This record gives sequence, C-alpha cells and structure tokens, in this order.
Amino acid sequence: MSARAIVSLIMLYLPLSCFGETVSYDFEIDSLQVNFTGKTVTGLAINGQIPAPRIEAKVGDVLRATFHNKLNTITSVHWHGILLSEDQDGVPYLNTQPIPPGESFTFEFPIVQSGTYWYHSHNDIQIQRGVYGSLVLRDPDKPGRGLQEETLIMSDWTDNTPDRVLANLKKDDDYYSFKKNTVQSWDRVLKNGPVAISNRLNSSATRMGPMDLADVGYDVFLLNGAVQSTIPLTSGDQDQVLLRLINGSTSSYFDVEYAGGAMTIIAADGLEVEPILVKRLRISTAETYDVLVPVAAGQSREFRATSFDGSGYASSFIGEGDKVYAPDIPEPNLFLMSHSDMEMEGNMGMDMGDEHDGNMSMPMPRENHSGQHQQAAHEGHEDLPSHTDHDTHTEHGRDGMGEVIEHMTDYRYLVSKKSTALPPAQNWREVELTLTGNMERYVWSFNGKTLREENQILIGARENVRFRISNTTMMHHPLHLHGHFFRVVNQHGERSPLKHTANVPPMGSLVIEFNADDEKDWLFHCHNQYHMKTGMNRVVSYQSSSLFDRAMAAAILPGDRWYSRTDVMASADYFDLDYSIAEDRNEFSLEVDSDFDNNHEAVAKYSYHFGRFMSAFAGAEDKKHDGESASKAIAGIQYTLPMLIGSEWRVDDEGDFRLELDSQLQFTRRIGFDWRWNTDEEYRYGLFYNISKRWSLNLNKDSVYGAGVGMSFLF
Ligand SMILES: [Cu+2]
Repeated sequence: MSARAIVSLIMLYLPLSCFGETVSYDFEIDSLQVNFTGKTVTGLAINGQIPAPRIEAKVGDVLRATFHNKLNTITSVHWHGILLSEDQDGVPYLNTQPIPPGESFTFEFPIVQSGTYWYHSHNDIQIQRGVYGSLVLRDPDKPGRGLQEETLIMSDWTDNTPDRVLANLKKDDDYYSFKKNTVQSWDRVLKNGPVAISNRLNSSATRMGPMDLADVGYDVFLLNGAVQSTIPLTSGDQDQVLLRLINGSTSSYFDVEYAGGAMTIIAADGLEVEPILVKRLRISTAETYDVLVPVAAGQSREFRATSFDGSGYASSFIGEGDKVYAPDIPEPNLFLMSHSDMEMEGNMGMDMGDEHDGNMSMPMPRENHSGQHQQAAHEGHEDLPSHTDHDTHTEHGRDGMGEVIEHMTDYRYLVSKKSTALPPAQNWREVELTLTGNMERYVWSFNGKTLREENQILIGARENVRFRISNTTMMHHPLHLHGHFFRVVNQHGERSPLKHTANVPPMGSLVIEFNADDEKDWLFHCHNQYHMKTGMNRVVSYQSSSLFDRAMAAAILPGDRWYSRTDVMASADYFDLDYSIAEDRNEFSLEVDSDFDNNHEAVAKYSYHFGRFMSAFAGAEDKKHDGESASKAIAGIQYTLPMLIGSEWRVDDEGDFRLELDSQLQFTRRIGFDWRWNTDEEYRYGLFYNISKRWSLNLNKDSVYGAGVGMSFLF
C-alpha cells in the first residue's frame, strides 16, 4: 500500500479508532544567549532549548504542534523524513506559509510511520543557530526491545552568524581553510611525496582547485547541544543501549565510533535494515541511524562523533564509572587523495545501462578499488558484502551477523528488511541530474542551474521515478527529497534500502528511485544549508496537481542576493583597490590603482558568468601614464586555462587587442606568490604573507609603480 493510501486510510478511520490520540505540543521559537565557545552570542531556541525538545508520538496518533514565533524574522518548521500532506511540510512559500514575527502556526497530521526522525527550521539557515530537534515515532504493533533508548543529535556550531559565514565563503573559496589549517600549500604537497605532487599537478591541469572536505570552519561540534556529556545507565544489568543517531548539522558529516566495540545498525533514516556490525560509521548531514551499543556496569564508554574533515569532535559517555575512550580518528590526508580516488569511493557502480523494467534485481557490475569490475551478488542479503581493499575493510564478527565493517562510508551494506521493489505495472520516468558548483564563486546547482533559473522536475502520479545523479564537484552533497522515501539502488536488488537523505560523494554517482504516490509539490535539495542557500534545489512537481509558480522559486531562494568583496593594498608608493559585487551570474567590478601623482588606472566592468570557467565583460578604462591620459571602452572574455591560470582576452574601442594572464602559487600556509602579465608589456608580481585571512604583507614589483612593500586587507 502506498504511503498516501495509508495516510488517507488512517484519516478515514481515525475518529473511530480507539488507539489513536492527539499528541499536542506547544512551542516558542525565540532567541537565546548561548556560550559554546567561551564567548556569549545569540542563538535561536525552541522553548529555550538547543537542541529543541524531543517530540514523541506513535503510529495512529495525530501530532499537533503549535509554534509561536517570538523572533523578529519569519520562521518555519519542516518535518524531516515524515510522510504527511504537502501543506504540512513546512517549506515556506512552497508548502506552508512562513510564520511571521509575533504569529503562530499549528501543524496537524496523522502519524503513519515509526522510527527516528527530526524537525528543523527551513528558513535562513536557522538550523545553524539552533532550531532543530529530534522526533521519535513508535509503532504500538511492534514490541520494543525493552532497552534503554537515547537520542543523540549531532550539530556544528560557529559563533559567526550563517549570513556572515556565507559572505565569507563568497569572498574567498578557501576562506576557512586558513582557520582550519588545511591550506593546501606546496610545502605540504612536497612533504607528502610524489603521489601528492602528481595529484596536485593532475588536478591543476584539469582546472580543479585543491580540495577540502568541508567548506566551513566550525568552532565546536555538539552532541545534544554539548561538546561532552554523560548518559547514565538506567539499570545495572543491561548489556545494550539503543542509540538513535541524528545528524542535525548544518553542513557537517560525522564519523562516529564507540569505545565499547562495534555498533549494530538496525535502522537507517527511520526504517529497519538487516542488522550489520560496524566499527566506524559515516553519517551524512540530515541522515539518521539506530544503533545498538554494548554497555557495561561501572564503565563510561565514549561515543564520539568526529567531523569527517578532522576538525573536531563531540563525545557522549554512555554509563558512569571508568572512562573508556574511543580511538582518535586520523585526519584525512587530502594530499594523497586524488580526484579519481574520490571517484572510486563515490561510485556505487550502479552502471545499469538503459534497461529499466522495474525489476531491480538485475546483476550490476561493481567496481572495486583497483578499478576492475566484479560481479556483485544480486539476489540480496544472504551474500553480505565482500572484502574490498578500501577503507571499508571487514573482519569476521559475532552473533552470526557476518562481518564487522571497519568503516562504512556508503550504502552498499544496507539491506532493507522488506522488499522495496516499486509497483511493476507503473511506467518509469528517468531524470538525469548532474550536481554542479562553482567553489570559487560559491554557487551550487543542479545541471549548472540554480533554482532561480530552473525550478521544477516534473513527474506524473503513479509513476516509478528514477533519478540518476552524478556529482561533478569536489564536495559531498547530502540530497534530501521531501515527503517520500526513495530506494538507494545498491547490489541488494529488491532489498535496496529506503532513505529520505543520501550522500553523493565528490565525483561519485548514485541512483535513487521512488514511487510517485503523492500529489502537488515537494522540495528536493542538498541538505548542506550553504549549498541549498546558494542554489542547489529543485521542486519535484506532480504535473496534474502542481500549484507551483515561478514566483515561489524567487521567494524560496531570494535571487537577487548580492555579495561584495573588497581588497585594498596600500604601499609607500601606490595603492590598489579591487571591489566587486556579484550574484549568481552578474558581477560589477571596479579596479583602481594610483601613485597619487602622475599615474593612475581605473577599470569598471560588468561581467556575466556562463559557468565555472568563462565569463564575458564590457566596461571602460581610464588611464594616465606620465601625464598622458586616455579613456576607452573595453570588452572581452575571461577564461580559466589549465593549471588554473586566469586569462583575459579584450579589445578596446580602437580595435587594440590585449591578452592578460594571471595566477597564484601558495608556497606555505602563509606565504605565496602572485603574478600578472599582459601583451602591452605591463606586469606585476609579488610575494605575500598572510598574517590572517584578512590581513597580509606584500612585496611587489610593478611595471609602472616600481617596487614596494605594502599591506593589504580583504573585507
Ligand atoms: Cu551540497
């Protein structure tokens, strides 16, 4: 039976049923002074709590939750992973009107599923400030395990406001790598030897910048709102505790590990899976897992969630007594990770050809680490995953559960408890999606277009929909579909797991499929809130019932958001000012330099960005050299060449052509070299020393202004 049919059925019988009751919650969303780092700043909280209070209900109940908005800005609440009617989904403008300041809204919907979920604001990255909480749904027909249950919700925290974080990312793509000390300078490349050198040269040749796993440098990571906490055992004679794990972060992935031995995964994204034993588990943003962990009286065993870029962790100790620590997770070595390694890790090998008859138990080739194809078992769960020489090594485990997975980073081990095959009689619809982005300008998109430029993915009711997704970027993207579960197609055929959020790793691919058994409009987006905010969204619309219009896209993603960048350099002999203000495609810039005397040069330009590598511009130049002035109109294109060399090809109104090249080399975390040269024989080159991300010292030689020492500031 489809989810929607279940919803209607329950709605029909609910008034008569004796088990169903209305579970009511009353919440205030307000600001709260918080101190996670030693500094007091303003966060956002529900009923004064970060994370927000836990909500519990059971199948058959009606959940009624009222939110009073005490903020001076709008807010909204989304029920992540919950099957409900579209007008309760909480995406402002698309599904539910935002809650204006001073007003309230009551959500009311029947509970038709059980498991571990969460709820959060769907506005202005309010998750980052604290508006997220857990949602635990139980099924009265399924006996519990009688275990102590604890919910652990992971998050990332920065004292900066999300607006500030985004403005920083817009100023400089590696803004936070300086803070995180992950600047990928050449001294470190050389230190890592020939493989690192070849990786760097290969990636520059293909115009890929140095990679980093996470965009944002966080101040702390939290579990249930604390860097460290202890959860006492409720009784002395239990040997297991059920942990409901929720990644409620804004943009972080966590590798989680438990000090007391392997964890047994029993559910993913709220739904039961065949139990598997795992030592280290990667949880993408917005995913949930239920795991069983062994406990012992008198021991305080650490559950540790480490941000997967190695920049920090949060711990919760289960039980009281002698401390047992989880191992340190080694920091990933980005220098030894090539783009093609990423691809291997990323590809779940769903190279299915063009057949799609709805029978997903076809044999599928699986690529192992050495790049050879191997035939994966396709009949399902009896055949647990085989050894790979990747970081998912396995060893023989206990309890007849097969092997212990050393590090689970993708979905190949997940096997649904039940068949997840889609209705065989339905037609199939195929949608190709490329995950695209421009790290340099910090714009993220599907198929090269943000939500503002391309809004909808149209589907039909009672279709089986397959998204073939490939990631062309160097970042991980946790994709989330509202209001539906999708199958993440793996080698387990009809037992491929159902999820509501799934990661697509850098250069990797993923195939997801779902039964289009609903109506109207649902958001599909990257759950990294900074990627979402800069464009990586689509509205999945049921053709016959869609209420979507283009004005909504503009409301969901305020398009005309402009970000500025100013770089000022002053030395004893001259100064140089670079200013630009840009949105997704359009940019205005001004460059002025002068020695306050005989020479100056000013260029004002409008540029249109076609994609990552090319833009076109038109503008004017005013120049005075040794007393001789000239003004002219200019136009041309800018294009990024291999080895990440910038090129500008321009003509002026007298028909004169000029080519200018420029580039930069980072020697160490602080020291670098930049140069530019053009066919008019003008040049400038110099060394810079970064005192901080904003301040640097410069030693420059310029063809007009001569040599000098200066200071520059980025803001
Ligand atoms: Cu993303």
